[in-house]
Amino acid sequence: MPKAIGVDIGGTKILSAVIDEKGNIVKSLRVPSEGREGREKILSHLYEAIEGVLMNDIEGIGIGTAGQVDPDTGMIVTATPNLKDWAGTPLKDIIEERFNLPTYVDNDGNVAALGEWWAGGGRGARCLLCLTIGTGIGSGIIYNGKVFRGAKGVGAELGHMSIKYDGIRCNCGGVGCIEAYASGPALIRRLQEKGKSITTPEEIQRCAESGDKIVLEAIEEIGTLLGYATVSFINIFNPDIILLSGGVSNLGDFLINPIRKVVDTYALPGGRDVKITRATLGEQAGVVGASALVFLKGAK
Ligand code: BMX
Ligand code: ZN
Repeated sequence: MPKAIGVDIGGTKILSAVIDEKGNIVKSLRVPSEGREGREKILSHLYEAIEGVLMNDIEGIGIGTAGQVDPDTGMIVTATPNLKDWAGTPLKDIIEERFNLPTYVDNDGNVAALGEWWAGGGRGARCLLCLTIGTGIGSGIIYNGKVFRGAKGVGAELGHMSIKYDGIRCNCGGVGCIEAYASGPALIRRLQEKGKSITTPEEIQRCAESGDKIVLEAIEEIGTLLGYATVSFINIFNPDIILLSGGVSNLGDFLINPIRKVVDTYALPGGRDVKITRATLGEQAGVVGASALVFLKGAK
């Protein structure tokens, strides 16, 4: 069966895998990315990640990376300091030259959405949104089987929807972005403001499950803010399904219930029947979607 390599590049780790045409993972690997050490370091880890899974009969390489990517040239257009000096990297050319395999490069949120549509919880959806809530809030939109990217390929950054014009500054330079209020680090900051010093998502999860009032209140607050952003996403896109992935989405109903409540109250009624649920591929959504770029020739 035809196989492709899928790679997911984040600020702290790179996941790579060989995936078959049906979306099954044949072999996988995790290496650090050391994104704050700069381009050369990230590239050397990327080579390690690809070489570590390379085998015969690979049709191509698909890569999802944080940052804004031009999907035609496979060039990184901009990136936050999590991937230092990553902007301006001609990633597609570098990888094609080194491995001599056709290569597709796209944003990490876009490929996670594609993975869920192709082999996960969003199969059969006509309009799918996926929000990856972790270090940042990544996102992807799949419409009629294609990745929606905008005019130059750098759109679909739903995490940078502003919910407050005089709000806090976001990493992107904008003001009041939902990412600045509801990402993993934002949740940890909110807990600190309430006098709780919790640093890992696992600990937050444990506290929520044991009924810790302050933790539940903080989750409800970020869920409510996500709900208002989601109302706008629904009114703009009328998705049939919204999937939540990334570390923070492991909070499950603690997070989804407040989102649902705001949506059921404020979204335009025609779009309220949207399904809002956790992504099913978990951490693997990125590598699976990245390999789908190869099988679907870029999903353009
Ligand atoms: C930021 C932005 C997005 C990315 C999202 C999730 C950069 C480097 N990142 O909003 O492109 O999809 O974070 O990324 O510009 P992660 O770091 O949480 O994986
Ligand atoms: Zn922003």
